[in-house]
Amino acid sequence: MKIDILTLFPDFFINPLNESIVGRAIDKGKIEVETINIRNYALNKHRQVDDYPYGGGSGMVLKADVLISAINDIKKVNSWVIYMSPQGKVLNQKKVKELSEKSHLVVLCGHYEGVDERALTEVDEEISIGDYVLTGGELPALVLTDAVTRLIPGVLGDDNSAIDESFTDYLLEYPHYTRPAEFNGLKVPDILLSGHHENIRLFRKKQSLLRTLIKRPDLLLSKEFDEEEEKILKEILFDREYS
Ligand code: 4GX
Repeated sequence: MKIDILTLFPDFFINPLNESIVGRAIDKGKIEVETINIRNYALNKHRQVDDYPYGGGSGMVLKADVLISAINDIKKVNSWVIYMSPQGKVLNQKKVKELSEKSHLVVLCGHYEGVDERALTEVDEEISIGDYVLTGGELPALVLTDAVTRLIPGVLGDDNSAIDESFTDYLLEYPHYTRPAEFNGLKVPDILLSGHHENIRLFRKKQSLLRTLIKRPDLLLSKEFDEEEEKILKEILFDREYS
């Protein structure tokens, strides 16, 4: 997997891409990430990349001719071109999975008031990272890169099956505990100390389902349930009605 990030601020990416799991994934060659300065594609002698909006108004607009020559230079036959924008569909784990299966992503980061609408003729998909307004597409591009990187085989460990099933995608994590077994009178649930792996697995799954139901019921609308989850959910409903 290769990710090319088109930005006016390549320095923004230096530290984030060298740290932690993404940094290690790049070092191990699991993923290649390149940042490309949009200014390299400026066409006139002033190296101009933006201009005033037709019709007036505040802010500057990234020029379509510059962006299109940049995208066309970078793009190959199997590339998928993404524009980070609040007008896109909001990123979720299903989309992250889909993108992680592509061989080449080109991510365009807009700034100022955005890009000349005609640049979008070279864009395959607009993606938002959430319904709030940032100063540019750089943080969204990093969010996308991070989320995609952890799904690349070998990045998190040898076994990717545990993290990319559609069943686990829309469930919150079960609660985690480490030593000591009791702290300020707060105990670790007995079952986690029992060594009974099957019971522990079922306890965790029930906790995940309950937490999602209470904290983020909206996630369950996107979720597929396996047989075991349906059984646990029925138990939860049954307990509620009859106790
Ligand atoms: N999820 N931004 C894009 C430039 C812009 C301005 C107006 C289109 C119209 C964002 C987000 C986000 C800030 C990136 C504005 N583009 N991107 N930028 N939320 O807020 O992806």
